[in-house]
Amino acid sequence: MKKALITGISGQDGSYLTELLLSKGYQVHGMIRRSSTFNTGRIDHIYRDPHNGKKARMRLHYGDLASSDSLQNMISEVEPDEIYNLAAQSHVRVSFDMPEYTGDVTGLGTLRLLEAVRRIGADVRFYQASTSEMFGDALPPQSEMTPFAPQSPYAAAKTYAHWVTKNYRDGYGIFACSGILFNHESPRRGETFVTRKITRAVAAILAGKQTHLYMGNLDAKRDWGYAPEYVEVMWRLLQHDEPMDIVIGTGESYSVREFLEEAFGYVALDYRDYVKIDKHYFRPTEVDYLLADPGKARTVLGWEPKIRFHDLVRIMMDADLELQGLDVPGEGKRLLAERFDGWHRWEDQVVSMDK
Ligand code: NAP
Ligand code: F7E
Repeated sequence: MKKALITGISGQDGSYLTELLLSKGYQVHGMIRRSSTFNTGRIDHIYRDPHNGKKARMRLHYGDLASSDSLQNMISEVEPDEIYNLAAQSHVRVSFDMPEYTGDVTGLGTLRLLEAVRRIGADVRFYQASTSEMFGDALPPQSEMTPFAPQSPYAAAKTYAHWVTKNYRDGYGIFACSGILFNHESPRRGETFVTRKITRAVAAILAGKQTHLYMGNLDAKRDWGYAPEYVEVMWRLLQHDEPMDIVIGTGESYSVREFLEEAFGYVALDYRDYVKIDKHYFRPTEVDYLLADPGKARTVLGWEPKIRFHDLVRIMMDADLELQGLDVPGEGKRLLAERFDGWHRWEDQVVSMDK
């Protein structure tokens, strides 16, 4: 049985990756942070009490990317075959408020993990969660050949982590890969990222719990894909013969305004009646236009996205309407049933974080 160690297991991607790896027969070990409240809402439906014996193939360990000893102890104890480094302070706007912390966790945290692997001499394949934010204001479309031009403390920290991953691959022969992933969303997306903020708000407005939605820059364009498909690429990347870096995105880009139109339009509302602008949500420096060139993913990994922008909005809308106990148009649910099988089920999609 292969063993995987996931940092950031309680996040959006960590939860999907866990489901995928469990479906492939892996034993999954996840690092979680000690918190005074539960922070495992996205993985509670997978958790099995280890005292119940063989069925518990997911184990959780306390640790933090800010603490080298916790990382070293965990790797020594678990002896993983694969490490997926998904943990990060991942919010771009927040990184302007907490630049030092973001640099420490999102940047140096990756170095701490790689250094633990090197010191222990672990024979392990390593995945780094790199990001399209590293391209910053580089002209679209962006590919593996596009120079980085980070526009936030988050992007600068991720660029450091990206280069240090390459350095440990080149310098120490570690099988270390970076997936340069463009925005990917789902019903499990954190509530303060723009897509989920919008779909939650539409459902809350319909439920009569909210009257307006306050937003920032509506003109920014993003290449939005569906998270479960992206975690599958993480796994595929580590199964390849050679370690490499790869861009993952849909090759289509839409503005925040278009997302609003699509989400409100799905339930026959006009976003202009509800959305107000609040300067608080603007960033000191913005990334205007991200659009992936996923050519390498197509040719080298045979990867093609099944869910595109319009489908994604419907999936997220159905899930948030269901969480509010409202009637669900159901187009998103139908799309998932049509295009996915096996590990990925609608019932597991709608995970409530409101505990
Ligand atoms: P997410 O939902 O924000 O999850 C982040 C995870 O990191 C959570 O499990 C969080 O734990 C954990 N974490 C935060 N600080 C930590 C620390 N100091 N030590 C240990 N764990 C810590 O992010 P995501 O959307 O799943 O993204 C996964 C990774 O891909 C991140 O590195 C992100 O930067 C990167 N990425 C995301 C996208 C995207 O569009 N989603 C695109 C490109 C790259 P808590 O639950 O305790 O907060
Ligand atoms: O913003 C604009 C905002 O916070 C998208 C992270 O997963 O993807 C994510 O970073 C756009 C930006 O994601 C609001 O200014 C307008 O232009 O959803 P977001 P992000 O910054 O693209 C990348 C790939 C990552 O790696 C990150 O970890 O939407 N926007 N109004 C708003 N954004 C937010 N959050 N809230 C607003 O009210």
